[in-house]
Amino acid sequence: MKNFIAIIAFLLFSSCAHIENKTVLNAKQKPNIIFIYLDDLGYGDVSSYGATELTTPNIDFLANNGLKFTNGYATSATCTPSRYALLTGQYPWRNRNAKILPGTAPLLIDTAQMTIPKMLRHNGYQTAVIGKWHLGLGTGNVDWNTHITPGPNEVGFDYSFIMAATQDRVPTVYIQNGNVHNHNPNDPIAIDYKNNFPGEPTGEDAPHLLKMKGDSQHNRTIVNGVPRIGHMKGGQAARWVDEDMADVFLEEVQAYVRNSNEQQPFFLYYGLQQPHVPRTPHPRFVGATGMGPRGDVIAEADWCIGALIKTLEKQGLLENTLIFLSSDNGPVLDDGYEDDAIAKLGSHSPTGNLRGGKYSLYEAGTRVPFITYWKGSIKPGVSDAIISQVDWLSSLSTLTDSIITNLDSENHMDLLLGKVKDGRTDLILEATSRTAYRQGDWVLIPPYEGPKMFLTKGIETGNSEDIQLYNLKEDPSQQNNLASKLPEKSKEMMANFKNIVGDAYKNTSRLQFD
Ligand SMILES: [Ca+2]
Repeated sequence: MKNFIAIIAFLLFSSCAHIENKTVLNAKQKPNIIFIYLDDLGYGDVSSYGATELTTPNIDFLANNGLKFTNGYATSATCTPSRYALLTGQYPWRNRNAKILPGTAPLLIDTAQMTIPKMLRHNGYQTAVIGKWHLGLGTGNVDWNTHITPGPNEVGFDYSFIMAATQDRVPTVYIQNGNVHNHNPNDPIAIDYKNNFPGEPTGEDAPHLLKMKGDSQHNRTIVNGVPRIGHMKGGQAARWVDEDMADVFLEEVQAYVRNSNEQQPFFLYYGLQQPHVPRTPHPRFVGATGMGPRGDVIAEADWCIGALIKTLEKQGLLENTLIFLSSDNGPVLDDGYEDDAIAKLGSHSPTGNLRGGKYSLYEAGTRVPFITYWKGSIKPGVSDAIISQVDWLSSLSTLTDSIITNLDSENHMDLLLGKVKDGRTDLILEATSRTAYRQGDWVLIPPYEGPKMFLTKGIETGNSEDIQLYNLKEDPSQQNNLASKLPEKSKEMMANFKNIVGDAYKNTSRLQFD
């Protein structure tokens, strides 16, 4: 018995020592990891993905010198659910609260939940989020004048510098590690999504103060000449200037990279706000594309990405940094402001040849630019394999020798590094609580009630009273519904789909834009 205990003790000791050794050794070998995550950038908005009417040289640099995925997906056709899945490795339709959140929504990720930054921090990484958050803050009824918690710092990020929700929603302030940046206690911030504060001008009643007109949803408190969703009072010194936002986030990003600890790898989530509305390019990018603000902010975002690449190069970090670039959902033109997005589009197609767009269950809702780049470690190439952002958690777990995984998140690290060709066999796609099923070259959309068009957005929803079945290899634009011609295929895919989502797929909620 004594011997047995001694052996166990020895094994425990030696395995602990082994783990410690390994962690110390690997901490220096592990690459830095950066997510460059754009907001509403379409599959066709990037020149290396086929755009000809605008150029994105810096995104192209990553695509052409890294791995460009042509079947890379966000999990969802809207912001919040995609961001939730990206960080947690869990399909968002498993969490009924994972939908577009108002600016005052509580934190969507449970602080007990596993996330990529938590996992990486446990494995020796410094972690930071800079840019758009839109995953809720606090526990409800946030007081913006005190320390706001829980937030990004409670789900794995050592450092955070964020906008709370979206650029079109109040509060229009930056939040640094849970505190409103430039907050003045003598000018307290109040937020109300239902009722206005007496005497505060809105887009509706003071149109002469506007430099950009909003629709009936985007016509409340005016900040910097732009009417927003929701009402805000106070915090004048803390309010952002939209035209400076790209530079503000970029400077934060560059400072973070420059000041990163040489002994520790870092994980940086850089959430760019472009080309989400309101599209407010810095004056030096106005007219850059001839496509109006939507094209110009894409040029601005691309420039920011180039500046980040240069900073990494200057710091000597490019060979030791794995970069992921993608978008949280597909494109939309008219999304609440009069900014000539349609009038000045010309022959540009933000969706490429894909059907639908943001909010849609068709391909353009979720299939997005998707690039991995790691100088010297990833050989340039193009992959047609199916891969989703939900897979980043388990893949990075493998890369960093972690044991963390999630049912929904598949390990495809070798694919992401270009070492193997195969990706997912199947994937659940989601758009505004409705789900569809991709398997191989096929996609099946179950019947859904509701309108076929989001009329105000000019985008097809994907709803139909009939089952829809498309072969994406032969019919990438989803023009030929083969469901009635191939009933056996439809039946088989419907069964596989239900095996994953169960009957829950029928519990859809109507899309609300507020
Ligand atoms: Ca988005």
